[in-house]
Amino acid sequence: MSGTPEVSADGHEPPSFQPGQSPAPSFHPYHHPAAGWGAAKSVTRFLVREREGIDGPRAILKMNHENGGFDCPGCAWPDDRKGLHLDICENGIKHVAWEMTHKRVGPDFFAAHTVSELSGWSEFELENQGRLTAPMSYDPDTDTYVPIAWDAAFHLVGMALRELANPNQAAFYTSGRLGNEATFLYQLLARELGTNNLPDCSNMCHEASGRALQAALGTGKGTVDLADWETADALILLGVNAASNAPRMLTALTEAHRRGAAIVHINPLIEAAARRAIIPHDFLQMATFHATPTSSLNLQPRIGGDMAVIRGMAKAVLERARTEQHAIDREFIQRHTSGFEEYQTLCEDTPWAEIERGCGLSEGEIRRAARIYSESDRTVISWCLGVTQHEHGVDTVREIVNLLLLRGNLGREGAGPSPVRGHSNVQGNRTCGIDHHPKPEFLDRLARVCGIDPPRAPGLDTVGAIEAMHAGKVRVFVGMGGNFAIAAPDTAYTFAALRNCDLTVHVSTKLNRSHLVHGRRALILPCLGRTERDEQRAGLQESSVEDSMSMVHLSRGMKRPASPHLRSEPAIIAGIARAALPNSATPWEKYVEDYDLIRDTMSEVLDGFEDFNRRVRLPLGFRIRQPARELTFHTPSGLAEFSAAPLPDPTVRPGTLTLATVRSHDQWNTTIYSDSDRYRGVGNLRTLVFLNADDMRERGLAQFDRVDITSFARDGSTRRLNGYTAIAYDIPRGCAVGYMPEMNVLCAIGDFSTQSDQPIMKNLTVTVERGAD
Ligand SMILES: Nc1nc2c(c(=O)[nH]1)N[C@H]1C(S)=C(S)[C@@H](COP(=O)(O)OP(=O)(O)OC[C@H]3O[C@@H](n4cnc5c(=O)[nH]c(N)nc54)[C@H](O)[C@@H]3O)O[C@H]1N2
Ligand SMILES: Nc1nc2c(c(=O)[nH]1)N[C@H]1C(S)=C(S)[C@@H](COP(=O)(O)OP(=O)(O)OC[C@H]3O[C@@H](n4cnc5c(=O)[nH]c(N)nc54)[C@H](O)[C@@H]3O)O[C@H]1N2
Ligand SMILES: [Mo]
Repeated sequence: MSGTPEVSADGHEPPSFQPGQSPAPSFHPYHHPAAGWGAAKSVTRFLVREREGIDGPRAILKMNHENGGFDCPGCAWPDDRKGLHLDICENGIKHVAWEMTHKRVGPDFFAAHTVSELSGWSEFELENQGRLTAPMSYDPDTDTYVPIAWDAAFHLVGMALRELANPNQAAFYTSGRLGNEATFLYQLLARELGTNNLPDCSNMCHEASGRALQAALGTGKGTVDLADWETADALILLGVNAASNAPRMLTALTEAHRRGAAIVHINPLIEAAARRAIIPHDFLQMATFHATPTSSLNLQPRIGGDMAVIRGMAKAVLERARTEQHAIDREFIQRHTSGFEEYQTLCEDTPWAEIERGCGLSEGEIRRAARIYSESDRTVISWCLGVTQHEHGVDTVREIVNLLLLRGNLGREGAGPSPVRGHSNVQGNRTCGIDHHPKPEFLDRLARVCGIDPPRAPGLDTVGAIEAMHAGKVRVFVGMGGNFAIAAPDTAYTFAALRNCDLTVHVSTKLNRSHLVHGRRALILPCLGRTERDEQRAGLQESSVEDSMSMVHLSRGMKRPASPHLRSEPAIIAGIARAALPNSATPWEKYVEDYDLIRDTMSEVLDGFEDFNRRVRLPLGFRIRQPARELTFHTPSGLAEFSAAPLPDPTVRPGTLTLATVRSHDQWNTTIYSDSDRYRGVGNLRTLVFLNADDMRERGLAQFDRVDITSFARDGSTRRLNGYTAIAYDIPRGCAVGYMPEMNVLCAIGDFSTQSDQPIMKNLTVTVERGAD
């Protein structure tokens, strides 16, 4: 038996992340520019703590190089493609250093600590032990992980998969870091076995964007590239904390400001990127402390109010079009779109009062944003989780597309929709087949080229897989990277689901919670990180990745692997495949010897990957064809489609607040680097909730008061977090913000969007009350 999780749904108080040294929490609003010296200082402190004095900086200079470097394993923001060789950021550096640490978690460590004991450790402590070095298997008699040979581990997984009554009793999760070649093999393994159960982190992230863009434009991706960001007259950003989560966007924002482009931020919080920044690699700016503004207008709607804001902007643009011929692009609308009249009528019929009520902004504020949009010839609209993790995520992204279509902001330079993807290869995962609901054309090609008979029925996504594990319908869970146990919603429910499995398998670089919340049998399979040399029979191998803007390029690790026992992700997948499918005609072993052979197969299966091996070796890689960019729309009408959805009802249950769960500056999803959140002015505190000062006053709360948070699910159930700290913050009334993954305790498993099936992690209904001191 593994021990009780320290994260429980009721009465849980997460521990301090660095026990033994618990400095007093602090809060001082941040007034400095984003990036610059603050970032440099933070990086230095981090590298010193991680003892990465020499290797860190040396590796970092290799990152994002056009030839021979490795792709930053951090976010999916594209690399600077104009020969700038130092396109790096504070968080990318931390991310790389975290992977390259000298610390190791080997068999001795596991022998010395039972799983029950480790269950009491914090996320920080677990990951901070260093890199995993050898395959480990759970031994229930001693409640420890013990070493297991690779072949025995593969045999164990293979047998468990072969013993299943049907292949849909297995689920194969992907976290968005997996390279394209491994991704292709992984989905092939699942489909050759006979299941489309391929949940991925995208189900919690940009599923809404994919579905909306597919419906509106016939492509699941954004249409813009970095050159468009560099030529836009206006950039409109919704629901992204760029300075922390896509810091290299700061370069694009500062450059935009310098050339006179307008920048509008729509976010309940005024985040650091919405003020001013020092470009991370602009040494003159750093030396002179000179910062560039990165915002022309900040709008702070209520949480979940974005669709109303965009509707208001469209309404104002359409009003203007009554008297100004060119306020909308009539020719574009006529030639390339369908559904305009209905949308126009809908905008005209939506009263300003409803729009104001829907977002909490005034008509005047929305008109200011609309004026900026109307006066810009080329506009890029970009968004991230603040838009997607909502019930109306799909409708909202479609509303964004509607607004772009009105002025023909599509298929030309400097214009278009630009979702900011999360993990460095989350977009590539989907492109290469991680999709629980694959298109028939893709399956047809897979069947023809790979000689398999893939299942046609849709599989399970993240929430579906958790429910199926809970119900005993999925018995084997394989996690290819990530930290499923705490990244997923409803921590207690997800823990119970994982524990209900016959076998849980995690392919990981570092120890994390998901290894401790395991099935009856459990394996930890340690893999190479992206920074490490991947030697196979045919020599040093490279893997490809796709960034947020559809650029595919090679990534080559250069560090000596953390342990000689590590295997590459393709090798681990092939090992499992051979054990699970002994008679498979797929050349698994050959694929692993030489990834060029995987790419040859991929080039035949995947649209846009023709001549993959040659094109991926071009100095900058290649861009996947984007039909919508060429104004070719694979939609039912063959045109870009306007949508005409009603605005969400903004009514909230009396006495409740709407809570959004977000990342701090010093974390990578479930990986916590420190308890501080520099740009929001927070020191040494993660168990906090940001509230409007009036909402605090109304509840009789003072700064730093202890509070308990209760969430109310749609099915009437409640979940609770005790011992949080209230912080008065510049946030609209009725809104609350706190950190993931701790707050996943509050997200009910059933509360996912009916439009995207995404958990509504930015839209929880909660009460916040004074807690016991
Ligand atoms: N350093 C670092 N980089 C990362 C990550 C990380 O954890 N650390 N994670 C990666 C991943 S997987 C992803 S998906 C991305 C996530 O990148 P973000 O989407 O920036 O992630 P969050 O921290 O969840 O922040 C969401 C933002 O939305 C705002 N917001 C909340 N509710 C609303 C709303 O209703 N409307 C609007 N307009 N805004 C709202 C919040 O104030 C916050 O600024 O970042 C990636 N990059
Ligand atoms: N409440 C709430 N919950 C959320 C969100 C939210 O905004 N609010 N955001 C959601 C989003 S957008 C996402 S993407 C998910 C993130 O969910 P995941 O992707 O599942 O989680 P990560 O924290 O990114 O995973 C970290 C782990 O990945 C492993 N790892 C690191 N590098 C590698 C590698 O190269 N290979 C392999 N195999 N493993 C590696 C390490 O063991 C590390 O512990 O969380 C989601 N959960
Ligand atoms: Mo994500």
